[in-house]
Amino acid sequence: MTYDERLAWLKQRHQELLEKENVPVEGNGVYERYVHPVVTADHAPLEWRYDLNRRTNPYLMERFGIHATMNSGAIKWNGRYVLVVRVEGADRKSFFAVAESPNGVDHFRFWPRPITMPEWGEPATNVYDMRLTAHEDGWIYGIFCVERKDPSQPGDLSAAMAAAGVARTKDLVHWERLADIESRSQQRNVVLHPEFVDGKYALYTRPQDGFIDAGSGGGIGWALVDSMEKAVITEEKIINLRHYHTIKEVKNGEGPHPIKTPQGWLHLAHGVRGCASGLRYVLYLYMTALDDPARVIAEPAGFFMAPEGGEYIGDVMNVLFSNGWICDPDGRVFIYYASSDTRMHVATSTVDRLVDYCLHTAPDGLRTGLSVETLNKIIDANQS
Ligand code: M1P
Repeated sequence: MTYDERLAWLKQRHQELLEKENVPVEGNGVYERYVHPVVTADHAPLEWRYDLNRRTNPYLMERFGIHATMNSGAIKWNGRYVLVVRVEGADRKSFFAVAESPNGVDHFRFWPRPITMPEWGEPATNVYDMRLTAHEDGWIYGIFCVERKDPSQPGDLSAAMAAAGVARTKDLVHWERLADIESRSQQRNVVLHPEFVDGKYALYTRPQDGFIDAGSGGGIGWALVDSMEKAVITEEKIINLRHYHTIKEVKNGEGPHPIKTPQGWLHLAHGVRGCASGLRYVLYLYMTALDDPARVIAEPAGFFMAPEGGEYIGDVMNVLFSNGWICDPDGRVFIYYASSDTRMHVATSTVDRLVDYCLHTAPDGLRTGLSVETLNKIIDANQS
């Protein structure tokens, strides 16, 4: 192909991808998946990936490889469905970039530039998995994982430290970086609750022993802090525990901030177990009390969503991860999830259906005999 032919081909292919319409797939009644992913590496603007000057790039080669678009924060913004996408380059570094859609299920387009996130303290090696919270204090906060090399293990090139970075914005373009959250342990999957609780900011946390290992961390934690400008976690209680032989035996983590419903706070989280093929990440739901977001009132057994079909395959196999959902005023819920650390998808449901699922699906009895008892109750009712 000549330069001009190749440029026309690249532009046409990109345009076709951005304009591709998505179609829901009828499923188990709790939610609908969609035929196509909503944001992939190929959605990245050509201006990011190519030097489009025929003099300096006569072969029209890619100059900046985009490898994955995953774990995205989500917010409804000026009537648009907006994702703050974790974009990962071929160099393994992640950064944040905003993509928006008019309808939440297709036509996602990146804004012209990625977010320039100011540094705080020792510059980060990597940042990822932003949770967005439009807090009642008037700011939109982004809390994300900040990864730095562990200086105490200079000989181990994979030894890293995870902390929760904090930034706030009013327009999703200009971000004010605040101090990393101070905590006794490493932290990932920290999420800001949208309302004050007892006059304080409330955080869902995930204390962990090491960079990967949640170890004695116990599960999803809860902490109240006086300020987000310099958040210091002094006390942390575990509100959603891990259990032996469940989908969250190895670790779990809060997804996006919970949705307020008349029946309680609706939470989306991920659970991780180990198996012969490595770690398996699935999504699950639980609910907490309206008057106490730290008190669990319902948790259906097992996973809400697990990888299916092509979702199993990617950079890190067998992973579904979500840190963003949008609830429309009419009760429609858009669940944005990544598969295998590679691409973004959407599933849709409604608050009513998700709450019904939480309140009318039996909890995990934690042993096989009780699972059979639950099943027999359903069969008995169907036979009577
Ligand atoms: O590779 C799967 C996921 O691994 C980590 O999840 P967790 O915080 O629960 O340990 C994160 O790095 C996440 O980004 C990634 O998708």
